[in-house]
Amino acid sequence: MSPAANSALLVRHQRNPILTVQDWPYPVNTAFNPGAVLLPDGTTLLLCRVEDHRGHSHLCAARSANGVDGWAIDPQPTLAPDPLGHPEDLWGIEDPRITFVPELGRYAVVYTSYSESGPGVSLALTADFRTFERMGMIMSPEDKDAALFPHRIGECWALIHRPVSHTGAHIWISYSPDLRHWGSHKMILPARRGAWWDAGKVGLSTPPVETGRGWLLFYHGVRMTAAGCIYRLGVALMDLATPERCLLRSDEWFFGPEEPYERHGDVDNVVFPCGCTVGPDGDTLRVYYGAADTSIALATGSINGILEWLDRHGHPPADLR
Ligand code: BMA
Repeated sequence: MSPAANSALLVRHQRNPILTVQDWPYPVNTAFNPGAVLLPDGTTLLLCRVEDHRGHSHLCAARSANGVDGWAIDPQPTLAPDPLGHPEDLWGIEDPRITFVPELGRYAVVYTSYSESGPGVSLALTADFRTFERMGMIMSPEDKDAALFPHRIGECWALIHRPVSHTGAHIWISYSPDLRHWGSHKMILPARRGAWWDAGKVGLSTPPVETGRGWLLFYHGVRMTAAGCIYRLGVALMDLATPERCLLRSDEWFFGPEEPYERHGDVDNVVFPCGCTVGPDGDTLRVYYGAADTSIALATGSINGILEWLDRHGHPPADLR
């Protein structure tokens, strides 16, 4: 299949990149990898990873009525690292994924805390993106690329995350009765090996998207080349009742760095979505992604279109080694 045909699954917005440091109300180095959520009044909120001129990141909210422009950006960090209260935040906080949790009536923000021992997964709860209840680190280093499911699976909360082990960086699921104590860890989506585009390292992109056919799990695959890494996007379909069961996994990536703002930046050749919104039609998917670790871009697709593509280009996982 030609790259153009795959790329058509997600169509880049003509105003990309939609947010850059030029838009920021205070001096920063880069703004990228935002979590995204549609608020009840229809406002799109992006919780952006913002890197300061020390190289440390914090999170900053940007709100827009149409999700494309007219962003109102908080005049100061919305969620800043708190190395005194939370030593795990020593070198900053990064890459938030947001899930609205009806049972709690709050949003769960799951992000990377860059601790002295490496990156781990932290959780904070908020109703308004102004005040946060920080629950601290819930997955110890090295672990990142995590998001909470919006409701319990059976009795337990479920978290997707990406610990690193001696066999590589694979996607896992873990369960908890109380959001604090986590167990029943299982690897659910391994990185492939050899020449595959997602060999060696994969990680969750956006929080899982619930559909009638299962959970769409967008993930990034990393290709390590002599010229550096290439971050591209693939997709898997996980069973609705048992999300640790992979039903289909794409054999090809369907979105990768092509445009100059994705090809070149602080880190070349990176598209890195952490958030998406689903429109009122239940089908229109807006994916917000970091481009080259430098700016924020938007691409739009159809959930049904992606499912159809996965039917044609996906396989049960056992066929993919
Ligand atoms: C990953 C994360 C992302 C970043 C990507 C490319 O490991 O740190 O935040 O966008 O690398 O640099």
